[in-house]
Amino acid sequence: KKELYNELQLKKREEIINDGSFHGYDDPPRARLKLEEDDRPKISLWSILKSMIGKDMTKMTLPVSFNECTSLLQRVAEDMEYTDLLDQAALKKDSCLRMVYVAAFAASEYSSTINRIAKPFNPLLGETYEYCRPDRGYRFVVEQVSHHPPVGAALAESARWDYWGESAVKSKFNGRSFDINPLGTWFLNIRPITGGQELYTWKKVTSSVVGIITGSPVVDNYGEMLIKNHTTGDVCKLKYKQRGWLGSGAYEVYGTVTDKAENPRWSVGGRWNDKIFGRRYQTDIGDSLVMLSKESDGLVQSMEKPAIVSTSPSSNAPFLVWENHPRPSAPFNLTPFAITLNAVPEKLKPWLPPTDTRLRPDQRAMEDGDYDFAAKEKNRLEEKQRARRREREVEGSVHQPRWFRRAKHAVTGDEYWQFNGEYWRMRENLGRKSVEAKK
Ligand code: CLR
Repeated sequence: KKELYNELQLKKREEIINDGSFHGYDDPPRARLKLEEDDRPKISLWSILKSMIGKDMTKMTLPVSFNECTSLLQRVAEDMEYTDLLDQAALKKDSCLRMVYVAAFAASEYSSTINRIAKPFNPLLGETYEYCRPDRGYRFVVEQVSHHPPVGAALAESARWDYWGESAVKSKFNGRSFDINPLGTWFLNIRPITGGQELYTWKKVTSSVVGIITGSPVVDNYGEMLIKNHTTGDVCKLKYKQRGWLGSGAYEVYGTVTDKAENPRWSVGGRWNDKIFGRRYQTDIGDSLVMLSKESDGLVQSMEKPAIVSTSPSSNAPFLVWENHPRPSAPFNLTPFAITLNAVPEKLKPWLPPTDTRLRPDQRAMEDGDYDFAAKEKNRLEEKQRARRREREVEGSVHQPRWFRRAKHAVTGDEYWQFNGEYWRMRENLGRKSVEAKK
């Protein structure tokens, strides 16, 4: 497969491998949890939330049965499920077509929210989570850099792309819906096969739990996403339609890729819980930017039921860009990808820093269905965190993130968390020592 990489991509690939990032990831990803089925008590969300109107998630104390066994750091790692779209993007020669795949990637991040009406564990300050896939060639690390407000700083790297940003959300239960507004900018650096690098940015849209009062809560994701290619000037305006009455328009996402001169070049459309298509922009069908203010139905339907389905973007027919992985029933309604996240195979143990989420006893207990112990341990850890906070207040010291520092992006001017480059080398040094000590 070597010929599929150019020099710049190969250099990155070597860096990732030479840092030893894949050490410990010998076993294939886990396929199931210990638990067959979660038997969390079915308590109505409304009965608990009705006394919490106006509150944000960090100020809500919910019974642990409202939790799922993942943490917010791992929810960020779930963005990695469809990174093959970024690999595909990098292989395209037309930058606007690359944007089609980047847009599908941005939308694919929402597919995992289906049926996940549960609160992820709140990471402790300084908690980290790493996730590497030698089979897919990427490494990922995220650190909880702030507790109030909760912020996680993340970086994923691969031969053909780097993806980084912060997961910081503002959440509020307004009495009808529980709304989560992401704050940070996400950055994507692609190394196209044609050479060089290009920088993309976008902000995530609103996630919202609706249907709380009627007792059938669902997650909706809606709003407008503007994806910019800062290097070429291409943009994609992507609209996530808000779920209407009786679920009309649910999951729909559509948009247009325009080049620097503002010429529409590609249409993107589909459903973020199912499939996303691309098609060469056609004036006669009228899926222009004007469509953004009108209904998307025509576009989405014509893309879903095309007369001819193409497998490549060479013709004018719609082509499939992304398809959701199957979702067999699983405890906590986890996706098969999410199931892989919290596994600690023996071989990985010596390589994990003590701050890794996989070592949290409360989350482990939750995953194994021991909810009482999970609640007890969660309280214990959170009390310990409060004590450390008080100590810092007495000392007059502030917590410093270990692997990221605040910086201003030279191109976009946005503030972001810059990786300090130390995590993987430190991991390799300490991991090597503990592997040798075991021998
Ligand atoms: C959506 C995809 C984004 C990252 C992201 C951040 C916060 C997550 C959100 C995702 C999905 C929905 C979410 C939210 C935090 C809380 C909320 C998990 C993953 C749940 C559904 C709220 C549950 C409410 C309780 C009262 C039970 O890229």
